[in-house]
Amino acid sequence: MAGKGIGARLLRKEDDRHLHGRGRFVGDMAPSGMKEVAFVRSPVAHARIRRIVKPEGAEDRVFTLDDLTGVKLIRANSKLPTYKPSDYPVLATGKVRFVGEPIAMCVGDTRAEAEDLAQEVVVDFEDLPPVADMLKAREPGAALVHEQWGSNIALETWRDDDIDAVAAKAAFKVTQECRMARQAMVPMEGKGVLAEWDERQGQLIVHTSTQVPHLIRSGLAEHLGIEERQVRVIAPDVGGGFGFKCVLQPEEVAVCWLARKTRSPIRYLEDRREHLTAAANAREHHYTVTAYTDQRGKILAIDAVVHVDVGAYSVWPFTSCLEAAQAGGNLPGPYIIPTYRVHTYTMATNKPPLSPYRGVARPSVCFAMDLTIDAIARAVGREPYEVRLENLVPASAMPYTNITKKFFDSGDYPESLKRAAKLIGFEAIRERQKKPERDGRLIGVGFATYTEQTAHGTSVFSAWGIPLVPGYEQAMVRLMPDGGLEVRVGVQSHGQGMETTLAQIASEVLTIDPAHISVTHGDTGLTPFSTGTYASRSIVMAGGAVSRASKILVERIMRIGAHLMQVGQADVRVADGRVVGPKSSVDFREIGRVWYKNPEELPANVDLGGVEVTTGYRPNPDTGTFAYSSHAVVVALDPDTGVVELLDYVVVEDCGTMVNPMIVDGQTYGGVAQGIGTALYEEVPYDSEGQPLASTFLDYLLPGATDVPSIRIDHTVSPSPHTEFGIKGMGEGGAIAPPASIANAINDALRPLGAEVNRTPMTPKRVLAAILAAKARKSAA
Ligand code: MCN
Ligand code: SMO
Repeated sequence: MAGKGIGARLLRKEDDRHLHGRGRFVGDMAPSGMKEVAFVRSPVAHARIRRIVKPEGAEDRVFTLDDLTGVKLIRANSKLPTYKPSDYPVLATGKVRFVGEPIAMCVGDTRAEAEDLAQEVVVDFEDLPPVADMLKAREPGAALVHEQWGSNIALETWRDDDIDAVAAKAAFKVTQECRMARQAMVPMEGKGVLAEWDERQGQLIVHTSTQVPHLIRSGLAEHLGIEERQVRVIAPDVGGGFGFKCVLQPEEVAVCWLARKTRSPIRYLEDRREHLTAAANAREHHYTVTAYTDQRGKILAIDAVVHVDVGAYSVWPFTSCLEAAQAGGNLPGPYIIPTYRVHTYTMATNKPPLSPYRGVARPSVCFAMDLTIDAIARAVGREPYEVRLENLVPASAMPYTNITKKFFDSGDYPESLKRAAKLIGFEAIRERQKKPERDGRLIGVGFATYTEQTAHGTSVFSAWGIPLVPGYEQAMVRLMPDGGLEVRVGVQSHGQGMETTLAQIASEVLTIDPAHISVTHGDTGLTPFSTGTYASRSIVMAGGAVSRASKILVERIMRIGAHLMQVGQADVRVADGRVVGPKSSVDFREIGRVWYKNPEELPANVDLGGVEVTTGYRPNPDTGTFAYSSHAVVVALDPDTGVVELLDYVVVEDCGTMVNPMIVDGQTYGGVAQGIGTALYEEVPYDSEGQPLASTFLDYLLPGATDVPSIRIDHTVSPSPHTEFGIKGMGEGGAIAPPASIANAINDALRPLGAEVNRTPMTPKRVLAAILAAKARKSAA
């Protein structure tokens, strides 16, 4: 279909229902007889449970772990040798390990009734000292989250290059410390699950707000102790996931157990308070990075220590290893690092389990590495922009295998940075900074460049030791009797727009108008197995599978078409949904009619697979394709209040061939907005007792429309040599660079005052504290 395949800025098909309020989420579903649950949650971070007392007469409406017969503890296994598994009980048993941990499940006709019941449950605790900070968690004598471990270290990884030899000849040694706060993901829709027992199928039908329906099916079957065929998981419309919805939630298991036991529909809808405090925590990394450089700031070696606070338990199936594995492996970023030493400590604390969140560890590593680049620039007395250029992998070195064996498949990183500098008007800003601003504010400009490994496949995930490793991604394409097309995929679009972009890929090959292509996803009963949508893998993997399946289908269609026109197959092609021969053409509608309704007209040697194809795809190599971007930002900072305003934001983005450039831009806007949240606003702070201090949107700040400048996006296009059509993933990228670029801009603005910030969120209070500390240092000197 000319103009509607790959590269078209097609309006998103799914937006029609969403913009008209006709989406269908778990919260919109209420089958008759449905009951709702509320959870009794721990008010303390660390305690032994002495006794749980159910309200009198409500014993059959309140459930503790002892009642959940057959339910297994959630154990996310890893093959990594130093990994310590944590048994994550669906409802707390013996001990509670974080504020918000579910202890008992209460059921009522309405959520309000269930909540009232939950209020009446009495839990008798014996307080234990909590571990609330990941660095203190390593100190001798710290309380233990899991006594049997003997320490709070859940995983330790290291790589030990010989730094000393390099250090001896380095001109500069620069140490940068930084910390990224614990955050919540805050999709518009929180977690929701509705489970019903289907007597006819003997099946649990689970509508759940998830990114990974097939994984959740496996998880539910495993933890409920039933067969996988007895579970059908359907993800209806999902209002954002951002990583939170790619792990099995204990509430999901509990609700399914109850639905199976009572044979009535049971629903759980997470509220905001639960979301912020009990489940959806993310980020929280601490870095100490020491760089050794030559006179010009070229990096000779990096020596880093990384701490990740993963909270009390390891999430299933991605485990608590993912953050540290990504942090250690991705810290070098787009830069050439000849010698690299890194030690990562994954720390258990009395806080909610850490889930993957858009970018996983990469916003933190970009923060650490790009702050280090700027620190190097200050030390050697050069422009950060130039030091960045000095260290980026040049285009002439592509493809490039970096020190941690990341295989950068294509791209021109320096060109990306140069474009960002040009677009932001770098020279002009340096000129502007020479004169004081009329309003007394300080102007700063900052950059960050990152690589985003996307669609990393079997070899990468299996090296990270997780129990469920992605393999071949499959897709089904089916020509309908009327010439339309059905596409079925196991990935799960929850805001990314894949109902549109996967249709565009099928259209590119088959020439059917996307208006006549429907994409079915997120239903284990209807779609091929898939590990789902995460790691910006879907368009490369599922898109690749749709492309391969469509290519097989188009051959079969052409064969039937050629037969109908009585010409050779070599003499036909497809265009606009027709098989076109030398003198005539046949509509795909005719092909559909003949296959389904008039098989007597088919050629004798027709492929009995018919006009329906399921096939698999995996790029080779499957180590992931590397998208990359440079971000540049201008800030104005009020030195009296510490308030930072973003004046301008530029993104130069490269995800290879774009399927739908408008959607790529949309993904970038959304990602950058979230990155701005990480940089300036968002934090779930914990006090020393492990109490969350932000439990509503009054104290958990999100960027609003007026806090996000109108982001200017530019693209370079470096197709991947290893994927269908040269497509790279990009769904996480926007969120990776803003903390680093904004911190660098703030520090650029603060330079005349001798102040620096190095932890997120960079709130007015923190910026002001940095200014006051610098003033105190000056007056002391
Ligand atoms: N795309 C494209 N051309 C490319 C690359 C991507 O047109 N070269 C389009 C794709 O067709 C798709 C979208 O951009 O419509 C994102 O594609 P991809 O990079 O493959 O990412 P996934 O579809 O696998 O989505 C996962 C990714 C992740 S890991 C997080 S986290 C995240 C993100 O997507 N969560 C999101 N973006 C999100 N967007 C929304 N609205 N909601 C979320 O929860
Ligand atoms: S955090 Mo995205 O779901 O990989």
